[in-house]
Amino acid sequence: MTLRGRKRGRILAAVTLVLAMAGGGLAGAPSAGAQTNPFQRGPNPTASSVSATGPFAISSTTVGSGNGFGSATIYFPTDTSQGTFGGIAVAPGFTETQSALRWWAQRLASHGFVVINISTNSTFDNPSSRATQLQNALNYLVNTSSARTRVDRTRLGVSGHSMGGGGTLEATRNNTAMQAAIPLMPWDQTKNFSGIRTPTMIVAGQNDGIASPSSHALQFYNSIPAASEKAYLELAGAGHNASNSTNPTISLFGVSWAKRYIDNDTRYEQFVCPGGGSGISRYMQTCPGS
Ligand code: 9J3
Repeated sequence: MTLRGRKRGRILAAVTLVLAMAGGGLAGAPSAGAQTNPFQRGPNPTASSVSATGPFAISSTTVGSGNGFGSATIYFPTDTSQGTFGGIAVAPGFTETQSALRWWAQRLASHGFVVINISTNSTFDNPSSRATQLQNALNYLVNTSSARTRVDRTRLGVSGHSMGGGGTLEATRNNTAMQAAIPLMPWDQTKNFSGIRTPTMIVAGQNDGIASPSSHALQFYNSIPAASEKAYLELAGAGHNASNSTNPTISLFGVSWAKRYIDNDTRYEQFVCPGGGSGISRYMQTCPGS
């Protein structure tokens, strides 16, 4: 069984504390906390660094159809010196293809994830089908793809736009081992996601007339148990397709969420807790102390 980032974080913190206490009596022991998290990748982040292309050079490889999803492109850090990276599957919305979220898949990879960005079998597939295809893509990524040795199969997440965001929510509900979910302007006729046990950041557009926050994102957010950890990021003045071109705010919050929960990297907590800021019409979260 896979522990969620939060639980695993507590265990790691406890182990680290014991090591720090043991090390405290040793002359010349490394400073406590120097190597606290085996999943940490990359230099210390700043708000501007996480809002932009990350520190990892990336490469890509394409995947044909017939693997349980449409065609795909896998983006991965070229660095093999630091061990494996967390994996993320990304899906587009109704009538869209992998081009819609290419920037987002590349952005995540540049911060240290192996990302499979899919087109769906049909551009008309419903959110449930997109959920199945996202899970199939993760399975393909870790079991079959040429990038499989670069991925840690125990640390996986999902993201997607619109019906791909609905698919993100459904895939997360269906697989409680998922470490993080980031639905972007999610659209789904299912409104109750009380079965989600994964930290989930829902991104919404204040002026989205296709997946309006009141009929979609807010209902999804409210249905997810607080104990799962969740956040609601509403972009001021944004429409349905705000996620489909380079967006520094989605980068800052979304990358931070992935790093915090897929990599257990608490250096990123400062960017999502307490959250909010310029260009954000509403932000809600379940941060410690909130
Ligand atoms: O994936 C999306 O953009 C969902 C939008 C939509 O209009 O669905 C209606 C069938």
